[in-house]
Amino acid sequence: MSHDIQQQLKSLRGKLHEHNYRYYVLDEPVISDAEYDALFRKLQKLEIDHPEYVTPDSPTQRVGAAPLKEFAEIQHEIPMLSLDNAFSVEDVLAFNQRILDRLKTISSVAYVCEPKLDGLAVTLHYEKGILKNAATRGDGYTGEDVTENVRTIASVPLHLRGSDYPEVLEVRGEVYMPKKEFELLNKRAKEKNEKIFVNPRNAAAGSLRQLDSHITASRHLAIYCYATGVVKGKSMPDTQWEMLLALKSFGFPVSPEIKLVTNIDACLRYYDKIMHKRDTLPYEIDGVVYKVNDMHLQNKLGFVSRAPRWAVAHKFPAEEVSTIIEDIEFQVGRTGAITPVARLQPVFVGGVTISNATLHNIDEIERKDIYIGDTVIVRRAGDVIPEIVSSIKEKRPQTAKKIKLPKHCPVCHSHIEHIEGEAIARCTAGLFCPAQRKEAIKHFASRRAMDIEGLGDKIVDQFVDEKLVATIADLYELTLEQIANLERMAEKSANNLLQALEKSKKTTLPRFLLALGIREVGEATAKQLALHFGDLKALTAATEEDLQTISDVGPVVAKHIVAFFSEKKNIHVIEKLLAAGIHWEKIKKSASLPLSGKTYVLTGTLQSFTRDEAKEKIEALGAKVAGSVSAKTTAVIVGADAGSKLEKAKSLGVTIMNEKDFLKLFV
Ligand code: 5U1
Repeated sequence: MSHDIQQQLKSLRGKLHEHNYRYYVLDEPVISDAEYDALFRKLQKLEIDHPEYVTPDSPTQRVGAAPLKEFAEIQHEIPMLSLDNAFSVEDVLAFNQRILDRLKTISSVAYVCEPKLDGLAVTLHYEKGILKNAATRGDGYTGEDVTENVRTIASVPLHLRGSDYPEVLEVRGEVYMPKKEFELLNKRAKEKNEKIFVNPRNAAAGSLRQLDSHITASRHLAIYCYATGVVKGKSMPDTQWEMLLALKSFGFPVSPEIKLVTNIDACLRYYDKIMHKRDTLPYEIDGVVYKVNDMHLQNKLGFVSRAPRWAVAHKFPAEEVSTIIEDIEFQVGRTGAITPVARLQPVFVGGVTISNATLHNIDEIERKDIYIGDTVIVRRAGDVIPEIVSSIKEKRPQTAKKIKLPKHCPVCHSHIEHIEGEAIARCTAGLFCPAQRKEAIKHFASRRAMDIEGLGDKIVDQFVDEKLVATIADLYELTLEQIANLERMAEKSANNLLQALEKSKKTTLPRFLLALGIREVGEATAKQLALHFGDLKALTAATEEDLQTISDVGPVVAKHIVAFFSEKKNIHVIEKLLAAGIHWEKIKKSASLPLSGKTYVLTGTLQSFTRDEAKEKIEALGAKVAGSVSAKTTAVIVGADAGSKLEKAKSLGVTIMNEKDFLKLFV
């Protein structure tokens, strides 16, 4: 009897899986929805009668699990990358040319073209063909564990078809909300006076990040897959096209719009075709993606920061609408730069309502011929900051007002300097201007600089407005009473802030240099300065010529650095900071580089760099890169599809580093 039941369950599940596959992957259903529902109910009933035989990958197990308190974190063994954007034909041709230049011997490249869905990226992890977990992209290195939610997506296979799949297989794709579902969801929300989602992408993200997966289940999300992550036990095909076909054969939905083409001109034809089809597609897309088909070439091309050189997203033209400029305000930045910001009549564009747009500088206002009162075209592409494209002169009212750069700073009323030939005008008061002071203190406290937790913008504004803090050094003289007396500041928070200030005193030289806010000195330059000079004293004494021997430092940056340290007031502030107890560990100068004496071995394919790039980076820090593993090897750096070197490292007990650990060497 029990054997009979198990057979029935197996047969019903098999049938439902097959119909799912035909419906979601092949787009060729052979039974009606009613017939599918009847089979589903039959299975449900049998499982209710025999709960001991319910399996986690049964088609009935997609209704949601017990609500979570919070999402756990999942580390991506291979980082989840983003794509560079191309906004014009020229951008696309330049992308292709960069590839040809790098590959040298090849005259044209075959690409796979795919629609770019406006959803959110996820990664699905399968072991022995069973879905084990699923995570969001997060910051590319760590995502949220959304397994229970992803299990409710009908087109995500809970187990894979056939037996040809690798033992461990990570598949990446885009979760999206079909347009119809989105409309239905908002219609219901409106009726119930609930939150309306601005676009299908936000709706998909909001639905996938529900702690109660029953809610996700009710939202009918879908997925298209386009890449693999970790693969173990069997290799995947070595072209993007064959890889997508393999994914399809394992049961993953792959967009039916994908196309293999032989050159970049065909990519552009694909773009036109998909753009014309865009409105008829059942999901939102914001462009198309071109990927080099041959994965050996992909590996040769590698990555720049977090985006592959072998792929690009060719975006559709941004949405444009018109609105009215109600006013222009001039904001003062950390270095005194005066930025005009347009206050707009609120307008809905590209999925959000906007009421401000930066105009960058006064020259741009002149060039675009913009007056207060003008009707202007506003453009917003994807998540890019909105921009004012142009004014419509025919609509200019009699009362329109010409915009002039103010002569005096709107905050401190000091003189504004606009040097001929320079785009940026600046308030000349330096740190005597409260606006610049506030921005300088915010920069000093920021995460990558002194990392003073709890010192938010509003608190800084109050410190400066109440005249408690004039320079960054004054922060370390604040008393508990002064802090606790601020508006809306509880004693506990005041205490926490004092502790955070104390904690920040232990820092590093690169952080301190960044925190000083020297013009044009960002994180990378601060690191190079610290490595080159080793201590602050040597840096303060450096000439422009000395500084220009550093690869990142050109004449302009060198001038800014020398000017900064020639200013008595700045030296006084630095002395006060050091007297307050700010300190750092002695840094090793470039002559004794951070990894000197160490030996690394690379194996497998890294996502962030080609082999050559990785080698260059390691050597730049003073280490050697060896071809084979021995007991003397410091560590083996392991990418995807690692081979015998990994085994050898294990047998010798040599440290094994994954890509994430490797990237930390450069932090
Ligand atoms: N169609 C498609 N969308 N998309 C997004 N392909 C694709 N590839 C991506 C992303 C982020 O990343 C690759 C680098 C795997």
